[in-house]
Amino acid sequence: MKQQLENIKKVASDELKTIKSISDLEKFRVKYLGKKGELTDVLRGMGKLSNEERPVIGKLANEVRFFIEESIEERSKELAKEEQRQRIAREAIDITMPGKRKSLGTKHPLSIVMDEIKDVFIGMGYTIAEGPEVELDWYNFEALNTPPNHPARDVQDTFYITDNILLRTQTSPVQVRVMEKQKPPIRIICPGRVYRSDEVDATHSPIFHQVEGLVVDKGITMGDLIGTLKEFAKALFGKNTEIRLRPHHFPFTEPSAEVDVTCWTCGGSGCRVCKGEGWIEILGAGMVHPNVFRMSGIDPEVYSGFAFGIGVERTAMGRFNIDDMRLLYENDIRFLRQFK
Ligand code: 2NM
Repeated sequence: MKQQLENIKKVASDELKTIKSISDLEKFRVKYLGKKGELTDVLRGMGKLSNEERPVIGKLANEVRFFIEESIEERSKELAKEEQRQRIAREAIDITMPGKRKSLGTKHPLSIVMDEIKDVFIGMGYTIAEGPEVELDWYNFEALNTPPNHPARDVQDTFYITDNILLRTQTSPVQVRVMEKQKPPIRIICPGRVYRSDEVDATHSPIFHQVEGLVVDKGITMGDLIGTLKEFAKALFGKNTEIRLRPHHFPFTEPSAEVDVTCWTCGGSGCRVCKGEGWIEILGAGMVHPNVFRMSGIDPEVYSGFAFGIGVERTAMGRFNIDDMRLLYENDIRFLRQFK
């Protein structure tokens, strides 16, 4: 029996060296010290021993048990340490490694131009007004001096939701809404999306963008309009830019004009971009019609004002030399990435 115990101690000691995990260590413990364990087996046979032998073997058995328990404890600490060492190695961060680069998008060319236009007018003390894209016929047409069957409705044909609810064809209904609510002085721009039932081609889209401006106060003249547009053109297209007004007709302004700027490519001498004209049309403008004032509750005998409308697509196409409007809506990343 003594031999048996010493053998257990030797085998256990050798086996322990091969154990590589906490769970194997637990199996090892059960194998030797568990209820059906090898050591327990030997102890169970102690009843058959003589009175002289029993204390000697008992003492030895306890020593073996103590030895195994100690060894398990020790190995457990070693394994825990090893596990921690491996975890630290695994989780180590190489602070010299380059970071993951986030790929940055670019601003859409329409947004670039829209923001530039806004900046110029905010700099002149204008505030931004916004309103619904789904409008009443009243705000989009009638209050802008364009009654039913007016010929101007043909060139601004739009999408009707019902007989008198439609998608706005310009942002001027926002200005009518402001005039109804706010006493002059008024100095606003209305940027936004507008709709017309136009066929898609290189220069037309049924959805496009405008920035319209409106100034109403006592004593506002055509001179104020021209000075304002001149400053705007210089800010957006460069300080040598000049403007030119050509007489035109809009139902909501009188007098009205189409406004050209000197070509940003040739400076006025004539080139491919301006088709030899030296001038490029970028906006429409005029003095607000007295009927428009009256319908929004502003007395045209006391107040006067000017308004203008800038086409954002057209301006962006000019600025960035884009020859097809459809490119602005296709969202091809190779196209969009060129504008920074
Ligand atoms: C344009 C051209 C000329 C315009 C007029 C008004 C309002 F509401 F005051 F009557 N807002 N915008 C206007 C005038 C718009 O766009 C080419």
